Amino acid sequence: MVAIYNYSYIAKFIFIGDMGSGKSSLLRQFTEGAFSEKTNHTIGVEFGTKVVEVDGERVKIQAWDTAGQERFRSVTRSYYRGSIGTIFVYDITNRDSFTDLDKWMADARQLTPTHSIFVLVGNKADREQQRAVSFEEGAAYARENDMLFFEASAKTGEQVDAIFLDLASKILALVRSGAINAFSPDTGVQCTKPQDPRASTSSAASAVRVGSARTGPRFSIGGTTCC
Ligand SMILES: Nc1nc2c(ncn2[C@@H]2O[C@H](COP(=O)(O)OP(=O)(O)O)[C@@H](O)[C@H]2O)c(=O)[nH]1
Ligand SMILES: [Mg+2]
Repeated sequence: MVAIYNYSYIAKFIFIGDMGSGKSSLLRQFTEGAFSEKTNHTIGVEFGTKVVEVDGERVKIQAWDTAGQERFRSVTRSYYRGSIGTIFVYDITNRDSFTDLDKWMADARQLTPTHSIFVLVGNKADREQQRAVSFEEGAAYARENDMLFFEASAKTGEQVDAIFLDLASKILALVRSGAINAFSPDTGVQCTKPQDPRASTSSAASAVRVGSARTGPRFSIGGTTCC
């Protein structure tokens, strides 16, 4: 029996960052289009899914939210390991959440797959009056660490979809170029279409709109192209 999917790829993302920075809210805004001033500190790990269309393909995004664990930075290895996209969140009104990025970065560099794409999100952009971290500081941090960068607001929805769509687009381009093998179980991105045994490399890594994605050796794993 052949499974029928209404999407071509499944991509796994993980959210990390200090408690209160808005990870759960960003995920909720993305998956449900809703926001709540009062959120619960959930124990364990939650995840949300949504199918998006990007560059002519339907991609099911599975985003893991490290609820309740950020106080201890004890996100389990398996969540890092299986993620093709790592979304670091800080709160632009909370300087400590920005300073703590270095600690999250140390964990992520050690535990994520070599090809995982890092994204930096300065959340709560609607609270301009309370801003404690400038846009330029966030952008510089992202540049230094080869990350995509967004300032966003889970409250107004500003730039929330863009985070996921740009990440998905970047991943798709890497899969199409053969840099990531979407048939390998541990890359964090899975192709749901049957594998073409004749597929070799490169079907043009088009439409990489996003800027400072990480390059170099981290993308060097080879693989069969999908679809
Ligand atoms: N003004 C504003 N508040 C936000 C935003 N995102 C989250 N919050 C609030 O910040 C608090 C912590 O959010 P939450 O999503 O639980 O953070 P998490 O611990 O990182 O998952 C909650 O009171 C949210 O309502 C945002 O973009 N703007
Ligand atoms: Mg949370």
